[in-house]
Amino acid sequence: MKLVIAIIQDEDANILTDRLTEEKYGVTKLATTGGFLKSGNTTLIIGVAKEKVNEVIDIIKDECSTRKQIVTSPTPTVGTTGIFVPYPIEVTVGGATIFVVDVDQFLKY
Ligand code: 2BA
Repeated sequence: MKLVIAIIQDEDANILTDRLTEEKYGVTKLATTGGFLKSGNTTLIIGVAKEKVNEVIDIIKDECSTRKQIVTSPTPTVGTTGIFVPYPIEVTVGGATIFVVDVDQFLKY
């Protein structure tokens, strides 16, 4: 048994959750926040048989897109003035960030 933990963008969450559910995978959806952008993202946890991990990853790849996002970051202009001018940075947000973790025990009561 494996646990697939997938951090994805909110925009892709419903379609991916629907697809996984249709394909009979158990999914739990968590509302999470990225440490860098400090904006909302979605984390899915999917408990799955070892042989099915690649299939789950393929479904995630199918349904999740990378997107570019512009963020403004404060940066000092001249060292000691204390004046900060925000400047835009472009970041490419996955797709999906996926962790596959071994599960020692899987119990349901
Ligand atoms: P965030 O931390 O909000 O990061 C959003 C995007 O910002 C990242 O996309 C990456 O393109 C950029 N980024 C992150 N940290 C950066 C840094 N120190 N300097 C410059 N750019 C940076 P992704 O890499 O696709 O990550 C999407 C989300 O997946 C992340 O949102 C975070 O919530 C999660 N994540 C990514 N790597 C992780 C890891 N190693 N452990 C736990 N969560 C992770």
